[in-house]
Amino acid sequence: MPEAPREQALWKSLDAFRIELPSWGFANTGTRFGKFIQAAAATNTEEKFRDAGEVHRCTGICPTVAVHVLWDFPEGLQSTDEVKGYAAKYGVGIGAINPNVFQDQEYKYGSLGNPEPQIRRAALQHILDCIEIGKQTGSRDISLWFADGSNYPGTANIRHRKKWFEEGLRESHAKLSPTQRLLVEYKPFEPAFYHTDIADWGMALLLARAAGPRAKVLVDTGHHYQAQNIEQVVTWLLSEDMLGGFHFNDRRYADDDLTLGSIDPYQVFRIFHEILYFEWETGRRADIAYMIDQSHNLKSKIEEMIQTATTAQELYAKATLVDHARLARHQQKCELVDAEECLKEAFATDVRPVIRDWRRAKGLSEDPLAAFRASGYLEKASAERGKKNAASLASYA
Ligand code: AFD
Ligand code: MN
Ligand code: MN
Repeated sequence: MPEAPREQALWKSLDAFRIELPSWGFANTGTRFGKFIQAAAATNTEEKFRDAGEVHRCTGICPTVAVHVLWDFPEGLQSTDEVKGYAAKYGVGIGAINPNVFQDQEYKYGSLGNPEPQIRRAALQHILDCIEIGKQTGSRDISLWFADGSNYPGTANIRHRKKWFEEGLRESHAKLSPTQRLLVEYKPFEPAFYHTDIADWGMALLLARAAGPRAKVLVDTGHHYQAQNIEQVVTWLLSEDMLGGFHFNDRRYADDDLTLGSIDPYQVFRIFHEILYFEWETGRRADIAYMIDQSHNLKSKIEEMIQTATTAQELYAKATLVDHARLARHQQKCELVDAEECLKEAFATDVRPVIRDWRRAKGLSEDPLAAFRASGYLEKASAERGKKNAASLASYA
């Protein structure tokens, strides 16, 4: 542990910062324009957990894996023990449960927002099954994202759909265990291009409030209109005790799911700063789940997960260096340049030497990416999975 108080604070933040991995980020996925197969990509749930375990072994900060029920639990509830076995085998835990009510044919006109009651009931049943799976895996969060919406003006009764969402989320919330949470994610558009039923943080907030006291809002950094001030949304949700978690990625134009910090690292820093400033000012810890929501088509999947996790760690560490007391004084006196300099000074600080010391003290390699590349893991996975991944391309066409 370092001597200087600032570095001690830094060290403590490194001890605390964890970020969850998405199981779907390790399998071959693509865009609607195509899929570029990676020979080493995971081809089943066990390999996803093995790859996630490798990212955690190298970084030390990714102890849990978010799962997508339709893709990771082929037999639904019956797959729970098997998936729990994979998590234990590879040294990680099962994190957020992600229901999937957006890809089955029946959801063509929506899930909880579908005009057909029996389709709404089917979507609700899937969410309730996911809540049960979460109880068996010990997962606190059920992370809900809906593709529901419409593509053309006049084709949907938006008011009715809002009501159906309130009903479905309220019934879901009623089945949570006393420690579970519903995280309601919003997204302005895609795949719906005229209206999305849960399009912004205000709609998600109102629906979460209607659902019940353990429903919170989930902020996906890629789910905002251009130039939207995300850290302002974060600050409002924090002050309402309604911020449940994040899906981190970066974006240039829309929900591009690029690598966190690759386009606008200062924005991620400002988000972390507002959370830490809230904690300093209130003396309360913000109970927020951090997760990576990326599934790269071009970068090597495990490498970009390591890159993403260590970039998030670095930006969080920088944010802990903001002198909150000094900032509060400058804000109070409207000393604008001095207030801004509190942030810029922290953002400009090179925290990598302390992070390297921290890694060494934890028995980790100073350079997780180099450690992964030296391990031969990628070559081994490519040899084992190459044929199966190549064959999957045929089925994708
Ligand atoms: C897509 C959606 C949303 C969701 C994720 C996992 O845009 O971000 O959280 O898939 O289901 O990225
Ligand atoms: Mn997301
Ligand atoms: Mn998304």
